[in-house]
Amino acid sequence: MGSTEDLDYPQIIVQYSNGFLISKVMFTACELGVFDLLLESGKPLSSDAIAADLGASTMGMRRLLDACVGLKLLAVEMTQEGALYRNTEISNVYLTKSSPKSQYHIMMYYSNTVYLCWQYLADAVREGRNQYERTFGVSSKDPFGAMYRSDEEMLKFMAGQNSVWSICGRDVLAAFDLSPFRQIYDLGGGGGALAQECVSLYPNSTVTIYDLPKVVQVAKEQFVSPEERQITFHEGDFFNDSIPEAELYILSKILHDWDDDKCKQLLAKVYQACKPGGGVLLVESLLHEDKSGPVETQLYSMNMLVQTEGKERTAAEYSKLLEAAGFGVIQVKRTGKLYDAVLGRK
Ligand code: ASE
Repeated sequence: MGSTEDLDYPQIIVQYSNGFLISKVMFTACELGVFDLLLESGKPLSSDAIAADLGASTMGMRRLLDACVGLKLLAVEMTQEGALYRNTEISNVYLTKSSPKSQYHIMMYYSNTVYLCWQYLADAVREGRNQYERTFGVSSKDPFGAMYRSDEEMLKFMAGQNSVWSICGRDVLAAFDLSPFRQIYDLGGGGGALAQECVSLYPNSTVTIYDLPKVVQVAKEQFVSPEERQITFHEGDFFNDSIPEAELYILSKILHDWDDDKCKQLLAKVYQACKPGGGVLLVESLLHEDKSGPVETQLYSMNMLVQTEGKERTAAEYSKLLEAAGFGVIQVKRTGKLYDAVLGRK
C-alpha cells in the first residue's frame, strides 16, 4: 500500500490541512520583499541582515526564512558567521517583483483579497453565491463593481491577472494558428499582458483591448505604453455597449465569471459583431468532461463561486455555449498548463 493510502498515518490529510500554511509562508516572504532583497544583494545574507533591511523582527524573520528553506524557496549554507540564505532559481524567476515572469502580483491578490473571501467558503456553498458582502461589506449584485471597489483593488487585480500571461500566454495563443486574423479584440483585456503576447507572437496583428473606461485608463497609465503601436483601446461595457466589428475576439477568463445566460448574451453579441470567416478564442481552464479534474481547475471553480457569478466549465459546456450563439467548427486545444484554448468560427 502506498503511503498516501495508509490509514495509520493519513499523509494526504496532513498535507491538505497544512496547504494554507504553505501558501501564507510563500505569500508573506514575497510581501515582505525577502526574494527581492536576496536578488539585489547578489550574495547570501544572514537572517539578521535580512531582518534589519526589511524592518522585521530577527526572531520572526529567522523562522520565516527557515520555513522557506523547507519549502525549497530558499537555500541555506552554514558558515563560521552562521546561516546564510540565498534564493533558489525558481524564486529568482517567479517570486521577485522585477523578473519578467514574476508571479508576485497574483500572490498579493491571492493573499490579500482571495484569501479573505475564502474565509466564507462554507457560506458560499450554502448560499450558492459570492461573498463580497460578508468579506468587504460591498454589494455583490455586480461582481466587478465589487472587485473594482477601489482603484487600488482594481490595480491589484489587473496586475495579478497580467502575471499569469507571463507563464501561460504563449501557450494559449500558439494553441491555434491565429495568423490569418489581423484585427483582434481582447474583450475584458484588462492590463494587456495577453494582448502584448499576442502582438509579439503575431507581428501582423493589431489587438484592441476592450474594457471598462476606468480599466482602460489604468492600462494606458501603468501597463501599455503608447509606443506599442499594435495595441489600441476601446472603452466600453461589453454587456451594455456595442462591440465593434473584428476578425477575432479573444475572451480570456471572461466566461468563467458569468452564468450560462450572461455567457450566451455576450457570445450572441460577439457573433453579431464578428466578420464572416472570423472567430472567437476562449481562453479558460478546462475541466475534464466528468469534472474529475484537474484539481487546480476544480479549485478555481470554487473561487469563482466565492468571487464571481461564474464557474469553470468542460470543453463540451463551452462548445454548447458557442453553438447556442451561432458559432460552428469548434476546436479545443488543451495546453497541459493552467489555461487552455477553444476556437469557434463564424
Ligand atoms: C477572475 C479571475 C480570478 C475573477 C476573479 C479571480 C482569479 C482570482 N480571482 O476572472 C485568477 C484565477 N485564480 C483563481 C484562484 O481562480
